[in-house]
Amino acid sequence: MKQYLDLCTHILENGTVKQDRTGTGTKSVFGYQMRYNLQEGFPLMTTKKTAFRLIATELLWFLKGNTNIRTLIEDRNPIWDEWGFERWVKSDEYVGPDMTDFGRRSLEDEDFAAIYKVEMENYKKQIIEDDQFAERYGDLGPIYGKQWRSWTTGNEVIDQIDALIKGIKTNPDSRRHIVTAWNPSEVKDMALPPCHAMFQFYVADGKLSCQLYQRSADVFLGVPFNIASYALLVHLIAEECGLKVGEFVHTLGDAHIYLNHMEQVKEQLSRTPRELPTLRINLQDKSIFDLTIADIELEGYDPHPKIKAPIAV
Ligand code: DHF
Ligand code: TMP
Repeated sequence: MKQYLDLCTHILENGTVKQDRTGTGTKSVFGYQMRYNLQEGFPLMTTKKTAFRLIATELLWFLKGNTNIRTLIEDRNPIWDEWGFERWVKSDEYVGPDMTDFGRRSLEDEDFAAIYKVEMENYKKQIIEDDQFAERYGDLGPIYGKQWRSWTTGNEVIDQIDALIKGIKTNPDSRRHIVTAWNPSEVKDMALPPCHAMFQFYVADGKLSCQLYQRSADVFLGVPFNIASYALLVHLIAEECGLKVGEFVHTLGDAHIYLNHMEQVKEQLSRTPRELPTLRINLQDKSIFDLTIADIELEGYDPHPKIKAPIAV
């Protein structure tokens, strides 16, 4: 995890403070690269407890082509709640208390935070109980799952993950093993334009590697999830293609630490990394599209305690 801690130090020492879309403010650098050798263990943060279950259920959700948070809520995965909720409270049908800037206001105003909490619980309850409501307000638009599995142009539907797997199996040396979630014609319809926007696979010496271009990187909250998610993806595709795992190369565009995460980052930097856990996948004769969380297991994860931080919406 030294690589990740070095990134944090690099931003603290060299970053520029600037404003951002969420009104929180960040310290950032532009352009940075990390490399994780997946043979050395599974790259999940050991300097803070990180919820692997949430990472894995989100990736399986992407791989199934799903873009509706109902499935995530059923899996007790809350990481996309705010972006579904935002669509609901901005819609014409919403008539409850004013939820403008709910993310920022719930941090600044305790009374508002209580009202927001109730609205959010009601929203999630309705997503689970009401099919029509879930269809309209649980969908995040054509985000990752849609672009990965059914990118649509005219009357053509492209399954980029299926093509990726076939390509790796039939022509491993190809330099065209690419998947892109950045679909310029559909970005405007997405709850959040893709942060992990494009990735490429590479095969050499029987090992599968992957490089990701991430245009925008919330270094304290998002990046630990992104590293583990893509490491898991490499393991899954490698398993499917009969290859060993190689490296995950993580290339960042705007790499930022939110100004309200500074203390948390310093706390994390004061901790000593521990041994990385090991991943076990039970693929048997399933395809990676049919996997469930029960088929994925992490062994020997012994992290330092969790460090809480508010997410910028
Ligand atoms: N917006 C922002 N500003 N940053 C993000 O990282 C981000 N990520 C999104 C959607 N929008 C985003 C999707 N991924 C958390 C982590 C990843 C994620 C969304 C949320 C998160 O809140 N993690 C916390 C709590 C997890 C838990 O409940 O254990 C963490 O401490 O890791
Ligand atoms: P932006 O669209 O204005 O760049 O805001 C997106 C924020 O979410 C930004 O802080 C980056 C963060 N993010 C990640 O770091 N990783 C992710 O996987 C996602 C979805 C978002």
